[in-house]
Amino acid sequence: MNWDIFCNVVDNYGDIGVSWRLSRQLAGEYGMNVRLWVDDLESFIMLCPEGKKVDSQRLKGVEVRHWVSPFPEASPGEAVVESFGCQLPEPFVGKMASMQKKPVWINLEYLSAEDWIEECHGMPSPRPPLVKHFFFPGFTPKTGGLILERDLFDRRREFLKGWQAAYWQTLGMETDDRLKISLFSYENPALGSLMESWASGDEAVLCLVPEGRISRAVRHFFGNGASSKGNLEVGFVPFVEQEKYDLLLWACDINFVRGEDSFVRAQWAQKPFIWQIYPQEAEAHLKKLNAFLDRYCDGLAEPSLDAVRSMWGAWNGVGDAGQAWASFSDARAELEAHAATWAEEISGNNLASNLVDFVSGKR
Ligand code: TRH
Repeated sequence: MNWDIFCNVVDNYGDIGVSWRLSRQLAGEYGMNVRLWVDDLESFIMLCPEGKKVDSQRLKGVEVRHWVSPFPEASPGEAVVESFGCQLPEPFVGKMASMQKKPVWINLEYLSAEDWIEECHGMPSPRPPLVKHFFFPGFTPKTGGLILERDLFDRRREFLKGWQAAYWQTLGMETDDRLKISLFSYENPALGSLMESWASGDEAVLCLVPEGRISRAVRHFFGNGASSKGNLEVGFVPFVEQEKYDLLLWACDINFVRGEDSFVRAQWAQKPFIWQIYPQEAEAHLKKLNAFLDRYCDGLAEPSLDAVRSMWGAWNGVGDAGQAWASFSDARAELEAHAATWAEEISGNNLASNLVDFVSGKR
């Protein structure tokens, strides 16, 4: 089956992160012919450094096309996915409409843990003579599920068993018993207070920061080119190709993540984590954050539950992150056990396989 997946990069790496991961999975695991149209090759190349700024290229089993205007001559596949409501090119929609057997048109929406998405998942939106369908990723069986590669948990196990030490060496570090934290984040006013609490805490902390939006503020925290203070040392790590980012999450004890895709990867890493949600107008994101916490915290004992809520709240602008840290750190053992149970619980509903079934069912 031929798939066209469209990605308009709004900002950062989440739009292309999800589209690229899904494209690879549909091609690699389901044998689909996937053509990924992306309008910002620079962002794409950050995630796939072997990519080039060319109109058409084949990478990891996927045909990657530069989405330019005017839109090039191309016949639509049997499935057409617009990620995150991006506007498909008119000439392409025209071709879809003129086909005798119409493609299955899907709007792949943003991930949310809110209840309403269960009702909206799969809903049709008629665009005569075509029909577009809303497809909502989510955490419950009535949603479109989550992106999870077939072999991910096995690869993680192998990593932890066999070659974690080699990974640390690639970063120029030895394994030691410091608390390892990865910090992938937007600019965040809570950073200073959090780092101060790590610096003055009893436990030695190594914080690994993928180069990006928070790097400047981290450097500013130390000043004078320093990278350590008290019990805290920071290491900047390069922004790596998408498949390699998982290794950082697996290797660390606690992960700070953001947006949508890294948020899901942290859950597959099965470690305690803190999510910086993508901010929306009128604080709509806080509702989304709480909807997730309501599900995620179910089953946690009171102190750990409070610790997660305080830490996540503070990292998203409500409360003091430095103060919240101590309880979060104390809750680590329970949170680590919980992370494994949670990953198991949500792993049964697979987005790629649901998409394939959905498309097959509509044809
Ligand atoms: O980059 P994000 O913040 O992305 C977004 C977008 O801003 C989008 O517009 C918004 O709507 C959405 O969030 C909610 O966060 P995200 O989704 O985690 O994407 C980051 C991607 O970058 C993810 O696929 C992982 C990848 N990545 C690497 O490939 N290498 C790295 O070294 C790191 C740190 C991340």
